[in-house]
Amino acid sequence: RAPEGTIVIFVLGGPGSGKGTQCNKIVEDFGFVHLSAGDLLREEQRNPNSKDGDLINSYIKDGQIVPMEITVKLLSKKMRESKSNVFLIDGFPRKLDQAEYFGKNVVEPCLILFLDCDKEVMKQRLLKRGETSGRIDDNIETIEKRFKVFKEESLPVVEHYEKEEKVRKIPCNESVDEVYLKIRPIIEGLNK
Ligand code: UP5
Ligand code: MG
Repeated sequence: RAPEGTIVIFVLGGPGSGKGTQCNKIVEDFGFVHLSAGDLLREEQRNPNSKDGDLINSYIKDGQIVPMEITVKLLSKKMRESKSNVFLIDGFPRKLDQAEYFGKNVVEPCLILFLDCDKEVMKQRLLKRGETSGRIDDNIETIEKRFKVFKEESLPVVEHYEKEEKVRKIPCNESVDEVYLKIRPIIEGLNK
């Protein structure tokens, strides 16, 4: 388990809702350590010494959820190596069993920021990003699969934490700065 005093905030939301973008803004203002599960998986996929590269590639390309052992291992390693004890974890957990596993074996989150965005808005953002991102999942076919997986497998995670009253839902159709104006006070209020 993570050491006593470790604080974790999960930043969840559909593909293209703005998780990475908003986490970067939180880091600028508050200096937490941002861990994007998707970024860690992509980094591992590019690592020629990793035995999981091909497997990760095939799951991401198909918009499916990578087996959690791999993701939790990458997240835990980064947390151990970090000198900080406050973490923003973006895009994880994506499935109920992942939430339960992480809570039991690493740490329970204190807060869930749920970025709530219309599907059409997310789709346009991802297609636009796909023009330059080089991400193998930023194409219309995989984007549709990611939406389906999000709705069927990941939304129940948010509902689970709603029962624990840990979720702050942020409407995210507006501009980056407008969305952040709604997030900032929530983070500021954490220690009060
Ligand atoms: N943008 C952002 N906010 C905007 C705004 N308010 N107005 C206008 N434009 C805005 O933003 C997406 C794009 O929109 C960017 O171009 C941005 O400039 C613009 P971003 O901040 O990147 O959104 P984000 O929610 O982070 O979108 P992302 O595509 O990263 O979300 P996904 O959840 O789809 O991707 P992730 O990297 O988390 O996962 C990818 C895949 O990895 C998954 O499909 C899955 O196969 C695998 N995965 C796992 O298996 N397990 C995990 O735990 C994590 C990932
Ligand atoms: Mg992201």
